[in-house]
Amino acid sequence: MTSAIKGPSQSDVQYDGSNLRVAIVHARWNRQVVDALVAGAITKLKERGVKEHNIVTQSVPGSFELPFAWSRVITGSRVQSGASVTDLLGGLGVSTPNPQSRSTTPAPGSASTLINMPQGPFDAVIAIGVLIKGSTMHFEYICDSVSHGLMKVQLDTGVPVIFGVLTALTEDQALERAGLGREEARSHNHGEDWGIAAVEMGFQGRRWSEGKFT
Ligand code: DLZ
Repeated sequence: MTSAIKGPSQSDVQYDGSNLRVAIVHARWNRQVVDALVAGAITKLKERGVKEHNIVTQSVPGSFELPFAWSRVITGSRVQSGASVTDLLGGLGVSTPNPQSRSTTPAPGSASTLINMPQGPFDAVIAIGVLIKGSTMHFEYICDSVSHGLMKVQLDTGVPVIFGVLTALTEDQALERAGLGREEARSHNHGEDWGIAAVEMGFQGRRWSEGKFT
């Protein structure tokens, strides 16, 4: 039996993610598969040193929405990094709370959440979606526009985008690629590869933009 030649080969270097900030934007269609892929990506990001508070996860209804969300998340992280907490709070029309009066878990988007929010532009974004072919042409149109949209965002913003969109012809194909395949079809979770790729591209992207090539 010949050994498999497909799939990513490991880099000689293990890149350090400890100074990186990474966003994951995922679709909610085909949620079981999406959740496994997101979990795989997060596991590898953490293994490579990305700190939990530097991993930001956002969701959108379906894969078609990924390029727009991605573009806004990247722009937003730049605005965030250039703004002080007071700017952010002022922009939202809220006043700074007295820290002593802070109660338990802050509501998302509340003033105290913003104060605790890590800031800085994202070094990489992973877009995760699962498209499964149906009986109409919907699949083809979405696959085409999402892949072109994501490439455009990547080149327009200069922030590496990891293409975590599965375009499967069957449910089984999707499950297998998320490590959820049935018995002998159980395979590798591609989300893990995307986590590793995000660290490499985030790390290298920063170095390349500083003119460092060794
Ligand atoms: C409409 C649709 C269909 C048919 N299939 C999928 C799919 O397999 N995976 C996915 O992520 N999203 C799907 N969607 C939803 C679209 O991506 C989009 O959310 C809607 O058309 C609204 O713009």
